[in-house]
Amino acid sequence: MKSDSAVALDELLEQAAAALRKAQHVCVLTGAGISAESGIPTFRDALTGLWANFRAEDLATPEAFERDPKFVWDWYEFRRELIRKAEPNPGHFALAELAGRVPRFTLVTQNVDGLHQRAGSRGVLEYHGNILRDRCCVEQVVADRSEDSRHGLPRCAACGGLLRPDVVWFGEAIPRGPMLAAAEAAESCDVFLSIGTSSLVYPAAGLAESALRAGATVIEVNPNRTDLSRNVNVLLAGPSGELLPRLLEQLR
Ligand code: BJW
Ligand code: ZN
Repeated sequence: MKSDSAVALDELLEQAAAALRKAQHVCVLTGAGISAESGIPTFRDALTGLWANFRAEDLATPEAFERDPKFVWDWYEFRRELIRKAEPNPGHFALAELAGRVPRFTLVTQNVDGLHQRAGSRGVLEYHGNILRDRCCVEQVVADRSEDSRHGLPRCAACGGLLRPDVVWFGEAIPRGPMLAAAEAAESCDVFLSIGTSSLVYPAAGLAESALRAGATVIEVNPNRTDLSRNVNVLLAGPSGELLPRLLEQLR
């Protein structure tokens, strides 16, 4: 026999599925939690090993990079390695499949790991950039590395300027294209899914609030409660790698 909590979860999954069946436009926002089951640590998890004494808030800033670019680059190279070896998990694949089941689908991710694209999602709006690309600090464009970058800091092949990862640090603006497209989607969708994000970092966290204000059904998938939880219509408490495939199954 199923426990009371298992029955309650089944009912919540059905409520979420019912909203998705009726939806004309589904907008999804993902955060680090969706990649946790691919072995990529989230930001609010304590950093481990060499990075145990630091917080993301101290490393993912222009000030940290200005102070000690080598140190910040070492952190990014370490994470790039982890991400290159990681594989998308059933949560990423479920979202790639969901796109084909609804009339209009927008996927906004705060993640910089590219795992949605590797799972087959198209048109992903990368809100905080992509860790696997380099950007020239001088030209402010995505750039290739110069040949002699093997020693010391990576340099731009075109102008010799210092390179940085093509991500959005605290205090920096969200890239205009993804920011405008995500805002439009959050305001016009009828179902908004917030998956694996602590809903602490703005403006991304404001997207769910816009959707709520516009009258969308907001569904949250997260094993832990967040600041958003008390306002959502359906709270699916559990790991996205398990719950998203179940939700998709329920849509059949
Ligand atoms: C699972 C799970 C499983 C676990 N399944 N779930 C006061 C109020 C409002 C705003 C501000 C403020 N003070 C400062 C600000 C601004 C600041 C901000 O929001 N700060 C807050 C911390 C307060 N925001 C900014 O600075 C942004 N820019 C900006 O505002 O610009 C203004 C501007 C305008 C015009 C010109 C110039 C400037 C930029 C924010 C950039 C964030 N960047 C980072 C780093 C990216 C690069 C990198 O990867 O190194 O983005 S920080 C980090 O946080 C990363 C993430 O995308 C982001 C969000 O984190 P996320 O994804 O939510 O992860 P976690 O770890 O927080 O949560 C994981 C969740 O998963 C948890 O809830 C778990 O329970 C859950 N989970 N396992 C499902 N299996
Ligand atoms: Zn350059």
